[in-house]
Amino acid sequence: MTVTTDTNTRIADLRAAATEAAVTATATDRTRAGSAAPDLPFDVVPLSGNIGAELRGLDLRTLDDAQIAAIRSAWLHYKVVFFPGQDLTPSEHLAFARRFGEPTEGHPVIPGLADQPEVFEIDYSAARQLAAAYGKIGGISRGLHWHTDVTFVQRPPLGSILRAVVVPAAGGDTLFSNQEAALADLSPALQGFLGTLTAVHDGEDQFRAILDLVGEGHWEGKSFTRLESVEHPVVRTHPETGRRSLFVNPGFTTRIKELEIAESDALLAFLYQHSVSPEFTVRYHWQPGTVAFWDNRATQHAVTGDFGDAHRVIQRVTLRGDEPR
Ligand SMILES: O=C(O)CCC(=O)C(=O)O
Ligand SMILES: [Fe+2]
Repeated sequence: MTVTTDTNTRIADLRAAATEAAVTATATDRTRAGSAAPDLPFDVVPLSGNIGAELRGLDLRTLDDAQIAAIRSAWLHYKVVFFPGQDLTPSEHLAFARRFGEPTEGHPVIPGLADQPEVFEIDYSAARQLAAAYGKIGGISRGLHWHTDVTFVQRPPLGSILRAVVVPAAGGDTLFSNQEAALADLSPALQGFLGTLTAVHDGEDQFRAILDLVGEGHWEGKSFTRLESVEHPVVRTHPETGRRSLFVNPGFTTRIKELEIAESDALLAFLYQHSVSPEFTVRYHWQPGTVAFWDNRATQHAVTGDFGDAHRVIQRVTLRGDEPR
């Protein structure tokens, strides 16, 4: 077939139009994911289009204030950042966490390490034995359990800093989902409606058995023997960035206050599925020592339950947050 000059011109026009469309699409995607990526003084390797980046070449024990500020801006942008190649002790882990805020008790119900109570450990094998003996415990059974940390209290943590301690030979990845992108992807009409709603969050189902076992829980310096349910807006506004995100999770949200039960169940089922659609997520494969820091105000996460009875241990520090608004 001979290609005429006319056809060549049309092909060139189509190419130009396609390039323009691609540029526009990139700009739109970037708006959806948040602001433009910040310029940072270390290696940043984004891990998906909407959430997550590795920050490479840092030693978390020896950071100056400028590096901390840069990490904070990367963290706000990417929502979860990973620091491979670290080898922190629990007290170094805690010291790193203190550069970003005030550590909370390790967990409201599950006691922290004996000599480092702000550090909460999950040894998945030990947790399975506990669960077998005493009943359900948050996040340790097989399968994906998407959640945002500790939303069953009035002021959930602003972020969590996790250290991978023992990593299975294969599997045990963790998934994170961007709840700003999930909200922005909904129709303006549904976003508007969600903005008028309040959700009830409750930790009873996951933590009643362990609370009975330990006798009392502690949060913000107060002791309690039962977990009262709390209310949070279904859409929250980030106190540092001003951006809005979806704030319900299947771990702890039990119902939407303004709706009939059947309506609430149907809407929550839709939101739980939508909020963790693959396009909003990143899946991270751990190496021993890697540290992750996620923004608990704009994400959900879940551990893949694919590692059978292989040994897997993480330690976590959470930072005090404010009341979602
Ligand atoms: O084990 C993990 O990867 C994450 C566990 C978890 O949900 C958490 O530490 O908040
Ligand atoms: Fe968690």
